[in-house]
Amino acid sequence: MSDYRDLWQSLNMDLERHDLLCAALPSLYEEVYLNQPGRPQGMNYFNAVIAEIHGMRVAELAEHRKQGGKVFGTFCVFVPTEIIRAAGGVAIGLCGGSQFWVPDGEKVLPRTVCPLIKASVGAKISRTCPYFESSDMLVGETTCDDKKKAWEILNEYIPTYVMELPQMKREKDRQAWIEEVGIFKGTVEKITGKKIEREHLREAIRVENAKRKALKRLYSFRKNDPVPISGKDALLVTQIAFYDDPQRFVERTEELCSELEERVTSGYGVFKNGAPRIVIAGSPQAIPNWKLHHLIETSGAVVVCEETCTGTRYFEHLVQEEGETLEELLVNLANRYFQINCACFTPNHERVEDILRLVHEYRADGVIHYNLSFCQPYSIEAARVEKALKAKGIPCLRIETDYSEEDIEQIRTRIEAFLEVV
Ligand code: BJ8
Repeated sequence: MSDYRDLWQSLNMDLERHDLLCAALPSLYEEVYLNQPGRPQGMNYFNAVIAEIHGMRVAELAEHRKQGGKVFGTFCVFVPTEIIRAAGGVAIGLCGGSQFWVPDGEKVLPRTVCPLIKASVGAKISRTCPYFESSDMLVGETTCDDKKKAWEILNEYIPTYVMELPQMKREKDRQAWIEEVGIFKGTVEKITGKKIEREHLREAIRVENAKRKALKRLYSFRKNDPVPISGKDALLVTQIAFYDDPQRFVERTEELCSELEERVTSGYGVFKNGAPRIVIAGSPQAIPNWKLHHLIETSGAVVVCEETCTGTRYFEHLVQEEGETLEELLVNLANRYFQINCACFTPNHERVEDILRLVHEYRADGVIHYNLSFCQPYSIEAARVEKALKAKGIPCLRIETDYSEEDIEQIRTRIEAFLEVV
């Protein structure tokens, strides 16, 4: 990616440290991804996106900004990206998934904060992520306490707007969320200098819905036995959805889906028939956090679904596209997002129901509850999830881990023991 040095320089990045970060990715990607047998041809596009991870898309963002457009960095699937798009902006998912950034995050945050937050903050303060450096504004949200306080720190480096997300799902909370979405629209209009009209929002909803439909289609093929695509590849596609150009992403994902459809028809699979099928439930897995999937899929099992924000929580439920007025569309938008079942809500029975439903739909043999270290909401909710699964006779393994490699062998041993009982 040496052609992009001028671009990175213009973004005021720390090039020396950035070189170190870039040097580590190709060998990791080769080990985790390129070594998989029988990958679909359609994954070539996604390989190319990774090969250009800090290149092509960053150049597109630079061009967008040159034309006067704005870039908004987001961290949570509750941020209604349609509003950003409707105002001519670009939304980029910024959650950090690399251990590389954790020590920088720990310079300003306690060690006992989840790695996703530490890596995200570390990416910004180390000036080694071109997506952070291409953002005009960050959009945080009041989900878990650690994130709330992290926004205050990030705001010292870059304007960070915070959306207030209610923590319960009563009618008055839904009304408050609708109002919050309206306030966000006003902020985005102010930053972009563009007034959002009904038609803009309607078109943006259509584009984001197309992305959701493509991902839903991709996931539907994972319900087959044998599966035509590995869990790792499916995870990668979802991770890329957070920052790729949406229209191009949909085209390429639909192409991949057509190939998977043919594979299903001919009975071709990437894992042998009857391989143990696992649903992962819990914390999000941001690029390049492939640790758990890799351990599971090199232990003889296959991940068939993720009940995470880099999985079903990202694309389930479409926004109702019909609405006579802009206000009606904004309500449709708010209503769609308010259906996401994050552990930050109380009570949150719906998430447990989602997991049971997904186990059934994806014909899973067991669930691995995945919890990023120090993530209290998911860690506390894990007991409730395990109990509900146990009551239905579904095996569940709880794993709490960070981005480091220290516990890899220990987790592998636990997964292997788990696979003997599923
Ligand atoms: S909707 S899961 S993306 S908040 S892992 S930062 S919860 S301590 S990421 Fe999340 Fe939105 Fe919920 Fe999804 Fe806090 Fe836990 Fe860290 Fe987390």
